[in-house]
Amino acid sequence: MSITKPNSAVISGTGLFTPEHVITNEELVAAYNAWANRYNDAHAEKIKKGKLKAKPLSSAEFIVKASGIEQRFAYVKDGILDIDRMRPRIPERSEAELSDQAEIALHAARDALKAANKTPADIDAVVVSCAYTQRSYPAIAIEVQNALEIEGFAFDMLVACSAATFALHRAYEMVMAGTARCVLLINPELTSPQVNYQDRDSHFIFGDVATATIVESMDTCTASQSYEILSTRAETRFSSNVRSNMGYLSRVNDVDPFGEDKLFHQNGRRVFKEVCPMVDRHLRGHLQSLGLAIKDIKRWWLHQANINMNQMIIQRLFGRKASPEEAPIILDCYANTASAGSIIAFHLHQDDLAVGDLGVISSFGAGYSIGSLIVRKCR
Ligand code: CO8
Repeated sequence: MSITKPNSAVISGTGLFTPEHVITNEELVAAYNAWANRYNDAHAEKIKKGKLKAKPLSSAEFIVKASGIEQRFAYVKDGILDIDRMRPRIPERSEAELSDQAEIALHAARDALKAANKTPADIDAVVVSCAYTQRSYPAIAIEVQNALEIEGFAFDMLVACSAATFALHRAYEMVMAGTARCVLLINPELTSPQVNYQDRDSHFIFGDVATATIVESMDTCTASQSYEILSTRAETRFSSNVRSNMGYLSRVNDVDPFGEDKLFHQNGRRVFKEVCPMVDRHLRGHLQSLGLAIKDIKRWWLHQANINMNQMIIQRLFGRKASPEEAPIILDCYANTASAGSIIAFHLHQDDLAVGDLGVISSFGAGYSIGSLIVRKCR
């Protein structure tokens, strides 16, 4: 492979796979409340004596007010609303079959390849980047590479909510360094298996989805729409306020591998308070490094964890509310999809931009991790 170093790297296509199953807040709350009522009835005596805490009830109104989420998509709905189970029923596949995550990754990848006017033969590297992979090895990315018959190399990376932006940074660097001409990034966010549907505070937060992005040299781009990556910035700070202890040591720790702490859990209030100012500082600093002002940015494709968080960040940046055109929201329909949120927003809300318009793609969440890219529409 002979590669000449390009002057610019572009995002030349994105793809989106939306699972067919929808779970509304009402359905989710009805199942949770039925489970909680049954628990409280079964433990009434102990709860009365103060030996056990009653399970509090959830409400659809609270969910919309506190998060902006109205529904979420599920890769497998079966089992989630069953109060004897409260988790999706996803049958194990044999080693000869395509894994679940590779399957949803492939749907998004094919969509992105089409948008970028590329075939698998054009791709030099595949990166699967998300909050969880369903196994450690072989990498899901290599399975996807194999399924698409792509030459070159592939690897998985995990950065929770910033997995998509951090992978875009790596793709940008590969293309600019000349180590790959064209990179396929995929974010198969299969979140539902890690949601504690018996936890009132977090049962509503997540949805399943897969997104994909093609990053390539500007010289090779033939897509009808593309965005030059002008700059990337990443920042991390350790915090256990968003955490899952699921891991390969559970077996030797001799603990319940399915315990509550092995699922997603958070101190949502603390996250909100600590992350919003970090994002504000991060984005201002990033724009300043290019001599840009807030008003120069036409569109903000922000991470989609919580409507109030996005509104708070926008208020800090703009000193006012943003219109849906300035900072589109997709979490009402998709919920929090870990790293995929800003990419869904970018995928669905970009056609109206004009050549030369500037935009920011940004993620923020567990780690803590914050990632951003400043892009300019070039086609
Ligand atoms: N129904 C009714 N009432 C409720 C419910 C409910 N479902 N849940 C909580 N309440 C109650 C609380 O008990 C509380 O009652 P009281 O005042 O009597 O104590 C009251 O409502 C208010 O509760 P909160 O203070 O918790 O409510 P908030 O307004 O803070 O909203 C949120 C809660 C929505 C969690 C909010 O704090 C938030 O979104 N914070 C930001 C969190 C965030 O962005 N986290 C990042 C998570 S994503 C991430 O990092 C990726 C991880 C990897 C992916 C994982 C995939 C599974």
